[in-house]
Amino acid sequence: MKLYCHPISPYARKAMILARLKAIELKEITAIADGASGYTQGHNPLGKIPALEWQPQQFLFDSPVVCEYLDTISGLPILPSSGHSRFIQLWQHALGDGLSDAVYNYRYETVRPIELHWDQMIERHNTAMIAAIETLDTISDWLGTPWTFGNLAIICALDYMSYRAPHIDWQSRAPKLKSWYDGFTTDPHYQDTYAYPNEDDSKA
Ligand SMILES: N[C@@H](CCC(=O)N[C@@H](CS)C(=O)NCC(=O)O)C(=O)O
Repeated sequence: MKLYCHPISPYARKAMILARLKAIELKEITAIADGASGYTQGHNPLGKIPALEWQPQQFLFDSPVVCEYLDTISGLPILPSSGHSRFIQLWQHALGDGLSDAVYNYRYETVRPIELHWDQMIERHNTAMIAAIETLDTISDWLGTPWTFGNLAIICALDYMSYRAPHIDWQSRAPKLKSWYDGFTTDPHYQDTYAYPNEDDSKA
């Protein structure tokens, strides 16, 4: 299977970690952004990555769908199939992805020429990032180790935030979260997919 991805995309990185965790062989293809069309090779009409070619010329997106698919095809799923714990995992995953969304949107507000910055929108994204970090610090005892379906999205979001929104300095704001996070930095799948900084980082 081919995964259209980019090394610094936190959404793509979730799928890359999960594939390693489940020993699924993926051909990781670094997608190329093409102006208004976004990332075209993934055959996602929205122009976004990741996209997984799961059947010849058929593409799965977006990243939670890709992750859930990968989780089901090899070994025991890490996402519980039902019950309270399933929704806790999905909620954590959504919180991680939402944090990545806030970072991504912040980046796109601030990458424009300064005269085009929309200060209220920048403030909106900063507020979301800080609120997410405070929530994650509060629940850090429940985020678990090693990888879960939920914490996968959170680890990827934190690294992306360190790269794209270092002014938030989440490590100082959230010491409990930081010590939980530190437990992952020696993990081989974490290290194998850690790609910051990256010379090709214009889009993600
Ligand atoms: N909700 C989507 C978000 C994916 C996303 O925004 N990916 C970014 C890269 S980090 C992208 O493809 N951006 C290209 C664009 O929108 O032009 C998912 O979870 O897959």
